[in-house]
Amino acid sequence: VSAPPIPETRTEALTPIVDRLRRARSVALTTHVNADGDGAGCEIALASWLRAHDVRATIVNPTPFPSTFEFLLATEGAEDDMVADLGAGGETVLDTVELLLVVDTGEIGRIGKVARALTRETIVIDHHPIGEDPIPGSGLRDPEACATGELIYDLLRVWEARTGSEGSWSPALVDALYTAILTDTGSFRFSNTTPRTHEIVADLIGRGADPEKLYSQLYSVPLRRVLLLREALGTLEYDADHGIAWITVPAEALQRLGVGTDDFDGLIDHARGIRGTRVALLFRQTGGGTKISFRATGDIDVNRIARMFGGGGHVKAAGAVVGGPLEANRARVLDAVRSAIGSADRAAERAGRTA
Ligand SMILES: [Mn+2]
Repeated sequence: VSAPPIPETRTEALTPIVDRLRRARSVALTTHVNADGDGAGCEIALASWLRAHDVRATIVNPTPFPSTFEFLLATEGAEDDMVADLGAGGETVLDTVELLLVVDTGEIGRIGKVARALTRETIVIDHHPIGEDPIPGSGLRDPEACATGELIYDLLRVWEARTGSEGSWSPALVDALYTAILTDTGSFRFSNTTPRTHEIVADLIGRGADPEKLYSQLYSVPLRRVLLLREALGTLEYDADHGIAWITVPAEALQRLGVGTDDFDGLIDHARGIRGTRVALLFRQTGGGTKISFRATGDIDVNRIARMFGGGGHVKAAGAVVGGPLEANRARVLDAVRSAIGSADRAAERAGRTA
């Protein structure tokens, strides 16, 4: 398998980052709260690579490392001490490290208590559109990338080109980058999936990633998650006039089923997957208020809607947390979604008339 070429502009942006990392003695890696496969995968890939190239790299996340991706830490090329949680050595790392590298988010509000390390030299590598509260420092923010994992893959290739020698593609690294891209593209089904996505993944398989093994490790689920799904689907509602599907997780179900934050991953896709759905929503009450997840298929920009409620994310996947009771918040959000769909339809109609 031949490795795909790196776009010129990306090589230009990554070269100074590679040169800086090669000079670093210690690097702390972090990502957004509740790390997903892309954030956690990029961290493990980078930690494995940097350590193999004599840079002391440690992962310090604002929230505990997700159990779904812990198998990557047990893969050859990863090490147990790669992760230092806050409250268990993480603060010391942040206070003494030379460089902070933030992946899969570029917003201060998304890195929680890790923001204390922003006094250090900081580099951001991310594929989200730039938000209102950007992390200062240098880096690469490229929304064209299907996942931050794509940018990390490019970074490693640029590193090899700079040194003129092959780098250390450990099993942990290859599996972690495959995981990053697999999860952020919805297993290669979302619109961010490109020919280049498949070219990179082909290269990773050539380097030892095992799709069947990784798929089963990532998508086999604990029983509690299926029980949560059963409860959640019992609350499914659908507005056929607007194409809105929403799920409300009963607050008491959380304790009863013993589910954690990870267990909500993918729940909303059951609403999104209903034919005719333009916006899918998931509502759940947390200590901090009502947590709302937004997903869109087609032309609705849910990032804009989430921002009206103090949140944000991508055009097709966003989130927000709103204080106050769930029922009232749900009514306000549904109103906002209906009105966004209404304006999109009126705009499309006007465009059709003038065409
Ligand atoms: Mn991502």
